Amino acid sequence: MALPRQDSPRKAKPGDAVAAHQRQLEAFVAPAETALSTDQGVVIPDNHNSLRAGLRGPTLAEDFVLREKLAHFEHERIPERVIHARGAGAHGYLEVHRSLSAYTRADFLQEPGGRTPVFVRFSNLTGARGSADTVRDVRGFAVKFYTREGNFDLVGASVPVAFVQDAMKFPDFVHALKPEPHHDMPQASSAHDNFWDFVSLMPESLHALMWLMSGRAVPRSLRMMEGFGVHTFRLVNAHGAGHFVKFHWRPRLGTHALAWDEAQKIAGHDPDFLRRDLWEAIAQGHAPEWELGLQLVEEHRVQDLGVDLLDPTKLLPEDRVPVQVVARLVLNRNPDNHFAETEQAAFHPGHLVPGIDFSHDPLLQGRLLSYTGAQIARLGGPHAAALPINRPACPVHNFHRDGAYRMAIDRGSANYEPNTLAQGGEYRVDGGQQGFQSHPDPMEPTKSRRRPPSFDDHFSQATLFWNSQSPAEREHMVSAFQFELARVGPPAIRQRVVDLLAHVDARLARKVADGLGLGAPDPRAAAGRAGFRASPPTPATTERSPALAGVSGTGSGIATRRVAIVVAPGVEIGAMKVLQQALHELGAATRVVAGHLGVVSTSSGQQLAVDHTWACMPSVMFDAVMVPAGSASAQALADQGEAVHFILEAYRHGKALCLIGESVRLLQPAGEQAVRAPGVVHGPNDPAARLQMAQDFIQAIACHRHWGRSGVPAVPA
Ligand code: HDE
Repeated sequence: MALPRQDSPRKAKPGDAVAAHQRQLEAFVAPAETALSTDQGVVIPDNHNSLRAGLRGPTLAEDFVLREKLAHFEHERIPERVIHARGAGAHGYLEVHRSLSAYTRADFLQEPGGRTPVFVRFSNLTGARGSADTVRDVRGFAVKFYTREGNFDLVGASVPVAFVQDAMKFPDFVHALKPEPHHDMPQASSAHDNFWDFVSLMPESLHALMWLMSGRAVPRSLRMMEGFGVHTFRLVNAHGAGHFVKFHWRPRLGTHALAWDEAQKIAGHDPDFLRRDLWEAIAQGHAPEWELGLQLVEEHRVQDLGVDLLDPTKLLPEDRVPVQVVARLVLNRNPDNHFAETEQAAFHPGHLVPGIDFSHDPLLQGRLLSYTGAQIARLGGPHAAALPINRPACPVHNFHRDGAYRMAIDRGSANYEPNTLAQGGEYRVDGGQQGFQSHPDPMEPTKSRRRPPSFDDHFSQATLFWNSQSPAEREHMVSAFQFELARVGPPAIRQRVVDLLAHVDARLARKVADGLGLGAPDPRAAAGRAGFRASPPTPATTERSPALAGVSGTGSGIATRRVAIVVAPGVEIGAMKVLQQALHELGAATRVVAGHLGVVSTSSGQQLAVDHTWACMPSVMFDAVMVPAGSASAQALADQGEAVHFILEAYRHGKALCLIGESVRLLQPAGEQAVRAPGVVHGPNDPAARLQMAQDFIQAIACHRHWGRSGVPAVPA
């Protein structure tokens, strides 16, 4: 295939950039020819039969058509990423709200309204490429900006802090997290001996661990997940003045979590749940959006923050430095080909553009050393940047040459610089003011293999996070610790973890210990152990921070929410139709669920088409449940264990329920109080009540989940 020249101008109009980038990719889209051919373009008349001796004889070695086909087939797999192997990608753009010229000279952040094409890859940190989406995990949030000054990659995560402070510990952390080496189990789960053994000896992991045990690690949707740059970066303006910066992505739909029980069930019913949700939303025109927020810190203020910005296990509390929203990210196009785009996308924290620089964070510094090698190993050579998805949108020119799969055809006799022989002349690059300028940071004069004492406070921010959670979220976290530790064999490891938790919060530690039948947590026992490097917490940093209570947040509309309408023969659909329409008007999707596919007869003799059976599309696949009126259908549903389970399970998972007329009886097994529980809407099958019921149901769905329902543990589902 002819390779398009990289001749898009460095200075295109900002509005054109997204379309130009799409055209650049389209130049690589394989043509849908009618005639099948070999790689050499020779037409193949028969793609069903290999060439053999006679009708029943062996295949002939001369069958170059078969040989080529099998050779491709054998080589279809490339090594999966060591971490973040399972990914889903999407194209879109960043639109800047206001000029950031005061902070950075980065061209793509200068013009209000300017749009820069992006490709985003979300990923699961722990599992293999084929693992389930909804496991408890940190997600990657990697954004490639195709700017006019080159590619900028913001390779972030769904939590704002890392598990280790120094790159030296990262391979150990990943080894401990991944399946155990002797039997390669468990897949995509931190609930095993090695992980907890490691973190019980690494107090610096505790803050990230709190995030991992929270709802942040079981997002309802990738579209409802925050993103963070994690490390401190630096913005540098045209005058060379620098600001430290923390990057934030805030989803327009709010930050929402699944119930843990639900997440596990979804992993079985639809292992692709999150990638499917993203794909379908984009395909249906509901382009997900995030706000880009920045926390900016003048260089001279660094000492006053009470937090060391170079420590990746700490966040910068928003009450100290507020987040300024400066742009929006819109993902509005699905990839054409998962492998060519999402799998071959190669990110690197060192892909920077003029005006953005890194900090001395020792974890980030290690990352700068790691990603190039990872891409070479994964993509088979040094030319990953020439793959369509990785190509910058601006010209590339250098004297890198040769190696496997060199695609550019470099003209001329000169392959070195300086020279006088190349077309146009290539003289020494003189270090002028063009292009990327490293920020002239002061350096410490002596080498050392030690961490600064300011890295030692491992617990204050873990406590801050705990203090910031709602009571329901705290219960989820206690259960998460118990679930994970119950899967750990050696009691000594469990005890070490609760001893460490006692440094975060005594009640948390006690609750976790009680559920596991462990002895009283002893903070002094933790402090005496190898690997313990904690200094006393700073009191001012442990109070509540509302920004950290993300997953309990409410109200972000009901667009793209999925509502099940559970029916049986004899259903009355008058009220149902009114509510259905109200939901559709606000962008929610409804699906009729019954015991079998086909149609169900309504009370008025109409035929209602069924979309799913409850066996194949259980309640965990929906955000809310409506059960229309009708005494015959309510009776039929009550006689069906799976239908009752559907409704009780949705109740247990805190979902909005709307029970019309007689169908309210289906909630009886959940107890007397259930019909009055938050998020449960019910009323008579009376035309006068329909609009109010619709409004209440919509409001209940918009709250996402009603975690605080009482008596839930007694509900048999
Ligand atoms: Fe990565 N990381 N990482 N990382 N990381 C990779 O790159 C590494 C770290 C993150 O969608 C690898 O192509 C080291 C923190 C994301 O393609 C590898 C260290 C954060 C992705 C690698 C870190 C991340 C990666 C695996 C510590 C959160 C997926 C294969 C010094 C901010 C990007 C590859 C995508 C991928 C190394 C720490 C985020 C092996 C050595 C902290 C989102 O190079």
